[in-house]
Amino acid sequence: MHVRPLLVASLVTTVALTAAWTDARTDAARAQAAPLPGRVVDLVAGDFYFRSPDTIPAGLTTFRLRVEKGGHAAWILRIPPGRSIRELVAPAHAGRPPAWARNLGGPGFPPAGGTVNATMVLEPGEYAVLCYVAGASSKGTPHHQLGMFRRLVVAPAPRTPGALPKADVVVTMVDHGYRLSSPIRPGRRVLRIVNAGRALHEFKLYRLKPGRTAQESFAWKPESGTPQPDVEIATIATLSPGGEATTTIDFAAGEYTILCVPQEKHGMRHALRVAADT
Ligand SMILES: [Cu+2]
Repeated sequence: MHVRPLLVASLVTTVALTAAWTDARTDAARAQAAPLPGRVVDLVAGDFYFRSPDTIPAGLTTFRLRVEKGGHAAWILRIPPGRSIRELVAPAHAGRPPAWARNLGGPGFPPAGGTVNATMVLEPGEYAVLCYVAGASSKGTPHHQLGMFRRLVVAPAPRTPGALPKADVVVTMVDHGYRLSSPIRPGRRVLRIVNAGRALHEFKLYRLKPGRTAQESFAWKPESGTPQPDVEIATIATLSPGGEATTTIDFAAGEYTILCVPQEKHGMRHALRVAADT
């Protein structure tokens, strides 16, 4: 009887693996069902438009971005009194937010079929949602000049709720690198992204495909025609010096890379392992 013990052993293994897999799936589903901080405001982007509400109440707000087509990010800018969104999208300010508008960052480049989010406390006032991305699909023209901008009024609220959620991990962006306050563990994690440098910096997170390396992720270019070694997870749109943003990400165990496209020439990239809980 050689068969039976083997069969039993393989059955036990299968049951154990299935149980672990089901737990992981249940955890992921629970994490995704858990609410994001504050009031959730959905933004939808495509080539080349945004759909967003005209008015939202002040307070703790999570902007959640979904992209229907193309690669886009939603910068949230505060427009000071005496300025207008027309000035903001004038050709003089094509490439980056002007110094007079407060750049709060924002969510960008969600994974295929998914969303990406950024949480902030909004005071009453006038804001804009803009996309500064410029690439091959727009022949180098910043997307806001093709219509990707929306005015957003933040109205006074009777009770202005909220403080930012406590961060599990603070990611400090310096000239030119990333420093993490602690390792990232699997599960839903709140990250505070802080620009402590003197340049514009971006947080762009990828998960490596199995068997691929961080070096391959750093070196890959879309125009190479080779399969992408990683998948897009989340981006926080370029933050000005002193700026910070908060984002909630569901992490699976695995290998990740972080990139800053504007400062890639200075080697601003980081390899990251999210170790499975033991
Ligand atoms: Cu865009």
